[in-house]
Amino acid sequence: MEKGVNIYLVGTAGSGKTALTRAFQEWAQAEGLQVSTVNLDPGAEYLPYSPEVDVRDWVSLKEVMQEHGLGPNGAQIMCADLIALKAEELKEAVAEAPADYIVIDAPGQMELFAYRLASEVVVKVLGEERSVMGFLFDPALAKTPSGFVSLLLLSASVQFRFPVPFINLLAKVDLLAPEELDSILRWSEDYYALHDALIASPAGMRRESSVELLRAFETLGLYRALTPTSSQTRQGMADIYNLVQQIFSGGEDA
Ligand SMILES: Nc1nc2c(ncn2[C@@H]2O[C@H](COP(=O)(O)OP(=O)(O)OP(=O)(O)O)[C@@H](O)[C@H]2O)c(=O)[nH]1
Ligand SMILES: [Mg+2]
Repeated sequence: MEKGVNIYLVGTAGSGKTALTRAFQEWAQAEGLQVSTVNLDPGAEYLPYSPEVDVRDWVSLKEVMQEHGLGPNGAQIMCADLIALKAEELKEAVAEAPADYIVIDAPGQMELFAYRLASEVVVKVLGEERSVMGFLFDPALAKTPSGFVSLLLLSASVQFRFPVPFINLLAKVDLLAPEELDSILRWSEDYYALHDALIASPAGMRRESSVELLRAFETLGLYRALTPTSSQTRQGMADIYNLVQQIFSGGEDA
């Protein structure tokens, strides 16, 4: 059997990665697909799903803090490096739970995952060529024009780090009013609409030159329509599946 596809879920703290890991697994299993899950967060205290592979079996944030007298942030960095050292073992554990799709729940401190070498090692060892990253836009941030641009920049900087295809997801859409959802989706499809919203936002947020930046993003393929999802209502699960299918059936490349 061909090996499965790794779907990494990344995004700012609390953006809904863990909930989406569970929601997608449940949806896909109901569709008859084999899905396993990997928890990559050494500091996770509670998970709403039972991961087939759990990084806490090797590395625990609490233990690293105690043993090395580190605060939570220093300990997270050390954990990331320790996880990289265990990457081969992680790979073996993933291979022992074969599945069509392996959903990988990234740690909450996304700057660690996004900017430190350790995550690159893990992604490489687990197989870059069969990986895709879903970047979650938190609606609490995405619903203002400046917050939306900030998330776009963050998503772009993660995309520069990992040579894998990306999909941009709007999380928790059940929390948005219909007109908020409409605005966000329009901004994600049309940078002129986003530019106009930026200009119209309160004084101090005027960014006349932003249209140049946004155009450059589009040219680079970093600006693309958001896929609305909700782990609560299960909206968008089939869309995530279809996007991943498109990417690996000879569609777009990274
Ligand atoms: N209404 C609603 N709440 C959600 C949804 N997804 C997640 N949440 C809530 O948002 C909060 C954060 O969700 P998590 O899934 O833990 O987010 P995370 O990105 O894994 O968080 P960290 O790992 O701490 O960075 C929790 O209270 C979830 O119940 C959703 O689709 N709808
Ligand atoms: Mg989480």
